[in-house]
Amino acid sequence: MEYVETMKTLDNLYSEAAEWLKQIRKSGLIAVVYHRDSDGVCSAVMAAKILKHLGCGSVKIVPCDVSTPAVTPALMRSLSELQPDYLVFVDMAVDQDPNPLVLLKQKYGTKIIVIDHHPMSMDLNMLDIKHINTRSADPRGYFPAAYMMYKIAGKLSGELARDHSWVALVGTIGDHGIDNCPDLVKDFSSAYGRIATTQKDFSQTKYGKASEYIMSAKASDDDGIETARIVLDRAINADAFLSAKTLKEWHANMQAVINHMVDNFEKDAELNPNANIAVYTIKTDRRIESVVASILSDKFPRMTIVVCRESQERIGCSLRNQKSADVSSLARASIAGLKDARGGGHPQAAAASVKKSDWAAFKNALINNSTKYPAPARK
Ligand SMILES: [Mn+2]
Repeated sequence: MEYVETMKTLDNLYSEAAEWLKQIRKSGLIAVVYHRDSDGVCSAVMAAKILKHLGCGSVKIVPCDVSTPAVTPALMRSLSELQPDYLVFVDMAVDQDPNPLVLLKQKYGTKIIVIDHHPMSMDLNMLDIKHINTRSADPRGYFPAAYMMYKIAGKLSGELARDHSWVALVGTIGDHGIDNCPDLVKDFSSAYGRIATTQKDFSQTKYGKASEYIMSAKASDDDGIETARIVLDRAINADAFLSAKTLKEWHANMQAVINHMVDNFEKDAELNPNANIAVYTIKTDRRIESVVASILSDKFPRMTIVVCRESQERIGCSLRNQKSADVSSLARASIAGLKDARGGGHPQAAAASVKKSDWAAFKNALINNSTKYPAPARK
């Protein structure tokens, strides 16, 4: 039998998402759930702008759980309380466990759309959940969710997309995706001036700083991410966002802690030169492992960087490798056999969480596995 592949283009996907959102009943209750990072926050703000443009009045925005961007029992409880007519997931790989979504659909008749760019576990369209993931059109492409929201906005109104292109830009910088999104850069530049073109240069601008503000808000307080999201939603531009007092203070305090951790890396990290992996345990109550890992990875792009932090009974790790290893596969392989362990993400940036009692086993697995998963070929 001949196998005919019918692949959608990215543009089709964005149109489909826009069409789905247009079908929303204006009086319906809509819940938007977002990933707790800069890309997730910016995607949620873009979603709110789009829904407002479409005339939807009741929109409730909810961050994902502190521990993981999956639909956990706690998140399920708050969604069950809300009983939304529509559910919009942005920047969350909820296809890893679709069961809670199916339950919500059955119990409350909730209509669900998932807008995401993480590697796919399954196609939710089979379950009558609208699944918009750039990987289904371009498996190796890397397009942050905030960029996807910008493209979707563009399908509804060019003006809507351009006006909020700076928000999409902040999220895209946060996910290190600028170099794959020249159309966003072009549109942004025509609206706000040509200030940079590359990821590297943009990360040094006030838009890169805005992304840092979001991450330091997340790390400073469990409700910090919502504070950042609300301020961003109300801000008319990046300067307005950066002038928020609480966010400014969080950022300054966090910067001092982060610099300290980065400075002590070479002294305190466990370096395994044969395996090309460094395991760095930081002691702080701030959730800064991902930020520290990203900074170190910019300094050592060919090394696998694992930054770990203890909180309560668990150890959380951020893994990075920009050039030579697939840390998402590494994380997934290294939790094999461990109970109540989580791991996954992107090839260049992933996360894992294990029980404290499994830490030694997990660390050994990381080191043993560290050369087994070369980086996927990139376009
Ligand atoms: Mn993302």
